[in-house]
Amino acid sequence: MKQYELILKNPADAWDNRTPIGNGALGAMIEGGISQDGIQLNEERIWSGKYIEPNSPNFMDKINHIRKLILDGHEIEADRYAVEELKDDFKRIKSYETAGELKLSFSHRDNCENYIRKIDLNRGVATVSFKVDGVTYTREYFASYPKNLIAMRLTSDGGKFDFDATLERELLTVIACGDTLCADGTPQIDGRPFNIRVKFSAVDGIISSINGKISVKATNCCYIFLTIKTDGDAVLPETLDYDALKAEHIADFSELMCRSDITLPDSGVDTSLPTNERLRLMRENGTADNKLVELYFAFGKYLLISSSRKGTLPANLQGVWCGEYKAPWNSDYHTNINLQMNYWHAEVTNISECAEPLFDYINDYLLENGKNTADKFYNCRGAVVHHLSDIYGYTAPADGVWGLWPLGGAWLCYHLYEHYLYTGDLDFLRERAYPYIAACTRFFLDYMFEHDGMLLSGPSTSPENRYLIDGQQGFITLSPSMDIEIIGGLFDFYLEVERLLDIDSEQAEECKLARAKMPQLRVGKYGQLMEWLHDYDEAEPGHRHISHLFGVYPGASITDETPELFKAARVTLDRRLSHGGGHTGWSAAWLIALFARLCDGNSAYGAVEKILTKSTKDNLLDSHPPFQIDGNFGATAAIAEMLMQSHNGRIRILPALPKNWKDGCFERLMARGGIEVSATWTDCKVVTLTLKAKYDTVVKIEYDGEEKCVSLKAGVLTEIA
Ligand code: FUC
Repeated sequence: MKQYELILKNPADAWDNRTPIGNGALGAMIEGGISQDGIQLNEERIWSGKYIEPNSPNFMDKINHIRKLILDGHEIEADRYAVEELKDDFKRIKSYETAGELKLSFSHRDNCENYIRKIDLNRGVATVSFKVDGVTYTREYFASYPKNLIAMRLTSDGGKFDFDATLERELLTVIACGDTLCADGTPQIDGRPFNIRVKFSAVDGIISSINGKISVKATNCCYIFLTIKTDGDAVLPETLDYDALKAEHIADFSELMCRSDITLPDSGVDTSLPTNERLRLMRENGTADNKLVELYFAFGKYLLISSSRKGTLPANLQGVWCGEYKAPWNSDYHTNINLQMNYWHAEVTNISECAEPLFDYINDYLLENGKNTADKFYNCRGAVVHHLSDIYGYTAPADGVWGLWPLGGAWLCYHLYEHYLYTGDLDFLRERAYPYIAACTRFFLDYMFEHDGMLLSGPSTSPENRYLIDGQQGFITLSPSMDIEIIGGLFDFYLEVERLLDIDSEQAEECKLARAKMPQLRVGKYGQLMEWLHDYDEAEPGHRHISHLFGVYPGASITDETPELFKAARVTLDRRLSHGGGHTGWSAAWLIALFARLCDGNSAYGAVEKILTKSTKDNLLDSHPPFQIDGNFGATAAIAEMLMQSHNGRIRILPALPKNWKDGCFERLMARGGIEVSATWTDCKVVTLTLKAKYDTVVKIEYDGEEKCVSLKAGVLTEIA
C-alpha cells in the first residue's frame, strides 16, 4: 500500500488546525497537546432546531406580483418588494453542534523533543508522539466505521505515566463510574438529546473514578474507546480488542482509499518535511511540489471516507467536524453549490458508495418535504429545495432574497442521474433516482410560466451575485443563465430516464414541449457568457460564484461542441479572475475544474497552486475562510478532471495536463459508463492505458489526439495502449 502521511511538527494552535478523524457519523478533532490533549467530539445528528413546517399562504400571489414587476421592466423595484414583502417567509435554520471535548491531562512535563503529529491517510490512523525526559510517548487514534466507535491507544516506551480524563461541554451531565465516563447532553435549542460513553482499559495501572473524572495511574499502555448516540444510550461492543479493532478498521478504510490513485512527477521536495513546511515553501518561494498535490488528492478521499459512509448523513459544510455551538453558516447543507461540491469526487475517485448518504438524504428528507414546500409556497406539484437545508430536511426559502432560488433540488438530481451513469445500476435509477428526478421536473413544469413564447423561471437569482441597473443592485430576476442550464439539463436527462424506464409518458411529452420553449444562453457585450437574461453588469465582477459556468462544470452542456458558448465561458472565467475571483476555497476548487474542462492544463494547475497557497490550512483542510470542507472535495474532483474526463459519451485521457506533469500515472479513476481507467504517460504521451468495465459496453476514448471506439467485456481488463 502506498504511504501518504500528513505530517505536522506541533500540536494544533487552533481548532481547525487539529487532526480530523471520523467514521461518517462520529468525528473527532485531535489537538495533540503534550501534557494536555483535547479530543473534540462530534456526532452527526447533534443539531439544534427541528422540522419547520412550510407555511406561506400568499407566497404565490407575491411571486406573481414580482414576475409582473420584472416583466414590466421594474427589476430593482421587484427586488425591493421581495426584500420587504417576503422577509417573514425566509426562515433561519439552526446549527450543527459539538458533542464536547474529551480532555486528557498527563503527569509528564510539557517540554518535549521529537514532536510529530501525523495521519497515515491510506490506513486512516492518526498518531501523536514525542519524547519527554528520555521517554517516548505515543498516542494513536482511529474512528472505526464497522464498530461505530473511536479508539485511542496511549503508550510509553519507558516509565509509567498517569493521566486524568474529563468530558466538557455546555448542557452536559457527566458521571464517572468504574472505568467509564457516561454523559447526557442536549443541543442548545430543541434537537436530539445524546449520550456519550467513554471506556478506559489499562494493560497495567489502576483506573478509578471520582467527581465526574477518570484517573489512570501508573500505566504504560492504556486504551480509550468511545461512542456517541442521539436519542438513546451509547453502547460499546462487549469485547474491545484494540488490535483486532484496528486491523478491521484498516482493512475497511484502506480498501476505499486504495481504489484509485495518482502519481505525479517528483518535484524534488523532501516528502518527509512537515506538510505545513511544504505549503510554506510553495506559498513563499513558489516551490512546485507535485507530491504535495498527490497527498492533497489522497486527503480529499480520506475526508469523504471519514465523513460520509453508507447509513450516515451526508457530509455537511465541515464534513462531520464542528467545534462550536453556532458554526459558520450553521455547518449546514448549502445546496447552491456546497453540498453538491462535497460529492463531486465520490464517483470519479471510485468511492461511489460514499455518496449513498446523499441519495438517502434526498429520498428520506428532501422528497416529501420538498413536495410540501412546492405545494404550500408555489401551489405547484413536484418537489423543490432552495439554497440550503438541514438534518430536518428544510426545503423552503431561507435567510433573505438570495435564498429565493428554487434550484437546489434540480441540481441534486444531477448526482442521482450521474450515479446511474457511473454504475449502470438501473434498479437504482428506477427506485432511488427516478422519484426525485421526476418530482423536480414536475415542479418546474408547473412553476415556469410562458411569456412571449418563452418559458421562464423565477423570481430567482444567479447565486450569489447581484446585477447592476443604473447603478442600483438587485438579486431577483427571471431565468438567469444558471436556471436555464440547470433546468435544461434536468429536462434532458429526465427525458432520457423516461426513455429508459417508460414510467410517465404524459409528463415526458409535456417536458419535451417545455424544453423547446426555454430561453437560450447568450453571449454578452464583453464576449462573455451572459449571467442573466439581460446583459447587465455584475455588482461584483470577481464574485466567488461563477454560477453561469454550471454548464461547463459540473454540467457538460457547454463544450467544444458548442464553440461560441465555450469561447464565451473562457471570457467569463478570465473576467472573473481579473477581478479577483476564486478567493474562497471552494471557488478556487471550482476554477481548477473549469480550466480542466476548458482543456487548459496550465491554468488548472495555477488554480491548484492557488487553493494550496491561499485557501489551505497547515493540516490541509480547506479554508473559505474559515474551514469549509467543500474546497477539499471540489479540488480532488478537479484534479481527477485534469487527468481524465468522461462526460457526453467520450472518455478523454489527459485532457488538461499542465507542463510540469509531463510523466505520471493514474490508477482506477472511474469513468461514466462504469469503466475503471488507468494510464501511465511519459513526455505527455500515453504509454499504457487499460480499461475495465462493470458491464459489456462500447466506449469512445480519446488520447494523444486520436479517438478510438472500443468494445469492453464486463470485468475484463482491456489494454488499449
Ligand atoms: C454559499 C457561499 C458562501 C459560503 C456558504 C456556506 O452561500 O456563497 O461563500 O460558502 O455558501
